Amino acid sequence: MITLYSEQQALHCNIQEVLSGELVPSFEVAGRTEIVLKHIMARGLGPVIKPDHFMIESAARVHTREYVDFLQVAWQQWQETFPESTTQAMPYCLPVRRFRSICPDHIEGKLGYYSSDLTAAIVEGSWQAIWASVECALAGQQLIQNGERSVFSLCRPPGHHASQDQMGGYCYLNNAAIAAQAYLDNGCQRVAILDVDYHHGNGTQSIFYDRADVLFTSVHADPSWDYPYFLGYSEETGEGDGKGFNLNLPLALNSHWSDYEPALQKALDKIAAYQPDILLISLGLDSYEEDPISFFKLKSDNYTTMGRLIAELGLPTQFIFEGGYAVDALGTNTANVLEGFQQYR
Ligand code: OKP
Ligand code: ZN
Repeated sequence: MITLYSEQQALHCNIQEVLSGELVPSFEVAGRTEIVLKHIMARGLGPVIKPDHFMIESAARVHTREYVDFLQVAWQQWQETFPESTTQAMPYCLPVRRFRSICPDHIEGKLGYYSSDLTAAIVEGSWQAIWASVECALAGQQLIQNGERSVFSLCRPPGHHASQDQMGGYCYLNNAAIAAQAYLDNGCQRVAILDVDYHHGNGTQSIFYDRADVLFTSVHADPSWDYPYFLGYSEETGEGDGKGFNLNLPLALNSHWSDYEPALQKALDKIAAYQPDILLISLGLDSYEEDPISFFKLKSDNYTTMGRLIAELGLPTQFIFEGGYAVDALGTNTANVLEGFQQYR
């Protein structure tokens, strides 16, 4: 299986986030994808390729043009406004219920307008990394549409919490959604997305919520008890043309593989019935028992089984990297999914 990876993705670094009232180093670090890359090469899973360049237009198919343009200039505007700030651009004031959703002129107002939370700060190299991450997704999509049966887009920063015009949850542009749209724009009729990240893919769901050409399925922590809190409940089944094309399978905190597997199988059955041309996996590994910010109890071996169950669908499959913060085990667990998938094929 070919892996798509770009070193540019490491330029998004030294980010801090609020944890229990303190500013601490973000859990989403460049070392995450570096250790995954190391394990992929050590296990001989296949070639690693740097993606070609892609045009901004493909991102603007699922995001607003204004939002994509803003991301490119946010750091520069921040520096012009706060020349003494050497750390990161982040909002503190968000548009909420009963207030107006208007885009202000001041950079801190704009950051708030384009954010769903305070965990997606921007530094000097962020845009280069964000775009390189999208390019890993689009290069993978091209390989699949040129006949490859499976690819792994080792994207960073992740994407599944990014909506049409909001960043949040360490995400800026939605790599999986951009790839899904690119498949459709290049002749596919139906794309299925399976999101196995511990956190609900609220951005991806909201982008495709009223559409039947993208099926979104997700197994994740009950949003009543963990991030992203405001979306991801089982009663969200889609709207308009998209009614019936959204499947949320929330699980209680502390769920083990014995709870996880039946939910995963439900998602896989739904996907099989949909008969998609392509399967996209939002591959988060934060369901692991030792993840520092998550509360499921999956073990390293379970990821091999997960890969096999996905392979049993027999579909052209693109894996897109999302979360996973137990850095020491992240290489092993990611490679286990890919190897479990490949061994079955
Ligand atoms: C991104 B992805 C830590 C709070 C962290 C943000 C989680 C973002 C997860 N106490 N909240 O889905 O892995
Ligand atoms: Zn996650």
